Amino acid sequence: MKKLAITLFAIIFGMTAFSQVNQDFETGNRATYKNDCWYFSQTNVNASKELQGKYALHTGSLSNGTHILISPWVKFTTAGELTFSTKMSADNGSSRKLKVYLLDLSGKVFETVYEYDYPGVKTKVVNAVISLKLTGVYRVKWEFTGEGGSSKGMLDEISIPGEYFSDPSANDGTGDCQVLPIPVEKDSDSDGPGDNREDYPEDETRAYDIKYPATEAGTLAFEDLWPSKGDYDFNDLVVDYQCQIVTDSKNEIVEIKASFTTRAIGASFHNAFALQLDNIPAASVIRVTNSLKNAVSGSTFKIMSNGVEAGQKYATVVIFDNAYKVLPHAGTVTGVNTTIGAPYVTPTKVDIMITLKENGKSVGDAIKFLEWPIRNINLFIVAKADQGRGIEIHLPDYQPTDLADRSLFGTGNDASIPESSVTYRSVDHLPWALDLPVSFAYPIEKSDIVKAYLMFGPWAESGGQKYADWYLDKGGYRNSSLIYKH
Ligand SMILES: [Ca+2]
Ligand SMILES: [Ca+2]
Ligand SMILES: [Ca+2]
Ligand SMILES: [Ca+2]
Repeated sequence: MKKLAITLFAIIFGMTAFSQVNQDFETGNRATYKNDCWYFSQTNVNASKELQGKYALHTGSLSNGTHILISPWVKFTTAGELTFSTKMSADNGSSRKLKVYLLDLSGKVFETVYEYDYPGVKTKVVNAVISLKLTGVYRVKWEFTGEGGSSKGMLDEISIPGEYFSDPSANDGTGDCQVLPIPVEKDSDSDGPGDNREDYPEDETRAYDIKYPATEAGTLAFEDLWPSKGDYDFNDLVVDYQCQIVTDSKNEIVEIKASFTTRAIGASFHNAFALQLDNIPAASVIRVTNSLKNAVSGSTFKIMSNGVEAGQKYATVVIFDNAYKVLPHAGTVTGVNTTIGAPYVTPTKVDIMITLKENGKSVGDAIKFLEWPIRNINLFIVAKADQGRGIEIHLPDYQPTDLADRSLFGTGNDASIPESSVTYRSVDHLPWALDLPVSFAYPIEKSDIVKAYLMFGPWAESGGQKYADWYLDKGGYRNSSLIYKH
């Protein structure tokens, strides 16, 4: 899916798989680099006063004039880092400066990305790291200037975050090569990304969809007796879910959508289900749309006119205030769809949409997708919501909202350290909520998950290192008689 999904993939997995244009000057021969479309003016490749390896770029004496290196054309498609090392050959001269520019297709300065005044000790090595978020084709220009003295500028270990996009066959020998042909993309809505590179080619206010889980619905499963461990059957609320973030061509979040299919309630409590958009101010939400009529009633939750909960710094959305509203009780046993043989109730789906930008405008600062990971969607239940607002149960290591009763932390089996990154875990690191990337086959009523899923215990005890696939139907992984079916 589209460029942004690739970026997202890289963010999640910490990858640096993107192409880079690198230059370490180690052939020692300027002519080879000119043939490769590097442009030199008052600069050369030289072995003395080494910087990294044997060779580096050297300017002439910086007592006057400008001394230049320009990279080949580079196609930028995503965020990345431009890096290089520099220093002066000797500690003299009244002034020594370096400016780094991006040049556009007409050769003009598009942006100044770096400026450096070499300080008192000019021979100290500087490792520059410049974050770029660009799409398009540019050259990078290093420009050294100075006054007085005879010292020379040095440059080495260049890495440019993009794809080599010059045509060395169209080279007049100076390094000023032609750019490769840039395909003209049809952009029907004129929002920047071409029709083939976006999900909303006819809508200038939207561009990309990012889904989590990416391909199919996952499951959230909750144990509702926190801070006590309870029977640990992990079926007190079982919800299949998929979240979707819609961004525009500026990678700003337009809306957050989510679908929740409640499959089981193995509980007698009236538990509510909600989410917080961590770090997104409550006032930034334009509107919340909920497909469930009467999703919130009674006095526990106070909802503001924009649809988020009152009294919260960050946007909190109540999906339903009582799970029995979406999965009605249909028998004499405890709960719904957790006892084999009891009447089965068909799950119902609730769709939520949270609008953050409308007609291209946000309320307050727009939320940049690249700075707001999807894991900031903080899903939780409020246990016994008909009796009060305070008992929140989140996924492990998520923060409670402002309205959670913090006096419960550290009581019962809970070993949370609020405000730290360790929350909703027992002393044995056991969680009260699970987030699984598949539709989970949950245990029957009162069956400890450790007995139903034989690798769950080893998984939890190893801190998630072993048996990360404990929930799959592999040989020796399950006791099927303890897993619900209908
Ligand atoms: Ca477009
Ligand atoms: Ca569009
Ligand atoms: Ca339970
Ligand atoms: Ca249960």
